[in-house]
Amino acid sequence: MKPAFYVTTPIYYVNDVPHIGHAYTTLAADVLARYKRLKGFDVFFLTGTDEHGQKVEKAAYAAGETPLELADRVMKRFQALWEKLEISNNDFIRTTQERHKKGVTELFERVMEKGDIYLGEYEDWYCTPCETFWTETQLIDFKCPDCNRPTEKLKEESYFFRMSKYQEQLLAHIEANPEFIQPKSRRNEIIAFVKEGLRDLSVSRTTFQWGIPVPGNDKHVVYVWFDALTNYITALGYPDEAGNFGKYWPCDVHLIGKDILRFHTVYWPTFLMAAGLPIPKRVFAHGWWTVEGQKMSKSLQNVVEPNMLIDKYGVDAVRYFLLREVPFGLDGDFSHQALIHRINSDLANDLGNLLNRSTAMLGKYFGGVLQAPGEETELDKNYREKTVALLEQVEKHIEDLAFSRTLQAIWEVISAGNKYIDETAPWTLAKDPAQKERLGTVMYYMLESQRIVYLLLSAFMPKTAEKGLGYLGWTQVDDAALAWGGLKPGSSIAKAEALFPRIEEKAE
Ligand code: ME8
Repeated sequence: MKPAFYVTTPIYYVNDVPHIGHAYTTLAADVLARYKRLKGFDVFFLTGTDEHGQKVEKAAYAAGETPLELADRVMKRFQALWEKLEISNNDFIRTTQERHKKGVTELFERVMEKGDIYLGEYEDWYCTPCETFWTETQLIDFKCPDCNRPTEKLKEESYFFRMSKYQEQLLAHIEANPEFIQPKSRRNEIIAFVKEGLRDLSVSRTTFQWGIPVPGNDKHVVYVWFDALTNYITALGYPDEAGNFGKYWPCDVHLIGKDILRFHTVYWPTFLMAAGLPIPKRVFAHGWWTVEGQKMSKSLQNVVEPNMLIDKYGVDAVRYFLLREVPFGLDGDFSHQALIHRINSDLANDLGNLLNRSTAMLGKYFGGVLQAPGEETELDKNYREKTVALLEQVEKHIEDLAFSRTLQAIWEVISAGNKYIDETAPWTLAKDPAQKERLGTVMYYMLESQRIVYLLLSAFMPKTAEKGLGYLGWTQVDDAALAWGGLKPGSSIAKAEALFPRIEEKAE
């Protein structure tokens, strides 16, 4: 039986259209999912859309639509983008689906039956765009501390979740499980927050309609975060333990942006504790993308639209750039210039050139037929060992979600390949008939190393990997294929076209 692995992205709000920030998280989850599948895991990769709440309701009425019409329209844009970005999600959850509503109702009821949800009254400062209540001391000049927009004082009857009851249990859990919240700096932030004391949390609203009714009192709808977070289990069929829920829960990793860390590491685990359910193993909050030094926003009209990027540069260049440019966990800045630079130097020069050069040489010297490797020299041995060592490095870096470091490690082997060609100088060997076997050995090492490189790249750049492996005549993509020595002498290898044409910077 294959071991199970469950990875999620946030479910994105349908009152906004997808941009590179959304693409970033989804892409990271995709790379992880693809890598784990390559390594023999039974992966469940979930993404979806968050369709309830006041923001969606307002946006819909402003656009002259019903909330569901708006959701139907915008969720399709997310789905179309994920297809275009080669995202390999196993499911797509919408919070307006019956399966979700049923699960949220069930969870709410269970926590209520336990006595951890009670009816009370709320009076506090409310930020409508963030759908968050704040105490007066948390406000900055009476503005929302998260988004700096004005707040209003609201009083409403509300159901409360006894979050305060779980403060010590949560703290103990965070302290006993260092990998639960990552990166470390974020973990410290949350520990400090929890230590300040948890208040009971308002988990229902009466000020708008667009949501899941509170069981037994449909004057109230369930608070968006209680509704949204529960997607991670309703998509697995919760409360039915028999199927996917029993198989994949608790989640291996929730990938999120740093903006929604508190919801995932304070609210969500305490809801689960109250319901007597296991806590996700890990929550990783990545950093924030800005664009040419500025915050992305509709009003600045600088939102980077992934569809446009893909049309212009190709899907794999975009996938590569986003994960290579910035260490996962740190903030990053997007610029076309940086993207073009990566395409030209890493993809066209290093990666593409190596395949192009080596397959062309095999064509020229051996009519494209792979030779059996002869005696291994020190140079060959170093190159082989470097390639084989890459497998462990990649395993470790991916485990740490260090995507940029993973790619860096892969590129060190690609550079080693280009250096190996320079040092072995096949064009010189080719002039001496006595060196024919040596030349065949060099060709074998060059191409075999690249076969392993392309297999590893299949998680990051699926189309490019397929092409690269296609030239090498290789089709098997699994853990066993990663062992050195896969290419069979006597097999035919085609001359590779340029995988990534260079882009003229001036034209941009
Ligand atoms: O928060 N840089 O949805 P959302 C990096 N529905 N990542 C970014 C980004 C940026 N500039 N902008 C957005 C919600 N993201 C809730 C989530 S989950 C149960 C409910 C990414 O549409 C990042 O992953 O506002 C962030 O956490 C998410 O989009 C927020 O998406």
